[in-house]
Amino acid sequence: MREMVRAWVRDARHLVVLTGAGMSAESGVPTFRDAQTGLWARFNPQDLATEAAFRAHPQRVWEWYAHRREALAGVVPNAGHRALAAFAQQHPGRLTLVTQNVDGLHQRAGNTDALALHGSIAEDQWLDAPRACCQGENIEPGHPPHCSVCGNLRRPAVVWFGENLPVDALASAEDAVRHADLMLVVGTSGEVYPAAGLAFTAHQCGARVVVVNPEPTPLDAVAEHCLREPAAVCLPALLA
Ligand code: BJW
Repeated sequence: MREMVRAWVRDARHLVVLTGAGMSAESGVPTFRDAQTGLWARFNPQDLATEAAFRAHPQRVWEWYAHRREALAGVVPNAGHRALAAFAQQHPGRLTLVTQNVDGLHQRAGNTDALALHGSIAEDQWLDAPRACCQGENIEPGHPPHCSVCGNLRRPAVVWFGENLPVDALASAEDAVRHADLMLVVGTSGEVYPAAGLAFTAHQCGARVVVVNPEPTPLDAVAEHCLREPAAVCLPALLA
């Protein structure tokens, strides 16, 4: 089955790859819906990744992100990230890489034009529209960085539930899947929209969809093949 998908990759005029947290699992980054460890075991990540959670418990949510940023400082792109970057370099214009991941590992591997649908954990932004006073940041123990005049908080520049995705990145991703002949859906549970919907759009527009995931997902319904393998093993073999 892998050989057949390899041939599809070879023959594809335009390939879209959509990645999720499983893409980075072999780099040592926990997937989003994995059991959390230690301090965070009692919180559901889905309950932390909202604006309402941040407004209610800013320090708790800020610390969750600080903890994840620290963990990311010690990880590196894996063989799957590197295979995608090498493919993009060797086949200019044939690959559109769309990622839900905020960890920056695709970009660090060399896919600097990856469409990051859920933002970047490395960056911050103001929670509320900044006023003239929101110039510097006041750092006080026990609080997220904030404006010392009006109290506006800094927050991670990621997309939380109920927030719109970056308009340009989503439009480019939708355009790419409409014109793709092959889409690889790698390491995502397919539970979060609109990202998951891209696989259905690709299928409706005539692209072959291949899922790379050790576990079943709802997106298997539109897949011609499901490769039940880890991304860092499967992608180097498919893209070489
Ligand atoms: C491996 C592996 C290995 C393990 N190799 N694989 C339509 C229908 C229903 C609901 C909605 C809808 N449209 C919108 C919604 C609402 C909502 C949503 O989807 N809710 C569902 C949960 C029900 N969507 C939104 O709110 C989005 N915004 C939006 O739609 O705006 C319009 C709007 C505005 C106002 C009101 C309503 C709508 C925003 C979604 C933002 C998601 N943000 C997060 C957090 C980012 C910041 C952070 O990291 O903290 O993004 S949530 C989280 O889920 C994160 C991820 O990017 C995202 C997807 O998770 P992912 O990547 O799939 O990870 P996992 O853990 O779920 O799965 C890992 C997979 O890897 C598993 O399958 C493993 O088997 C596999 N795996 N090892 C390969 N080695």
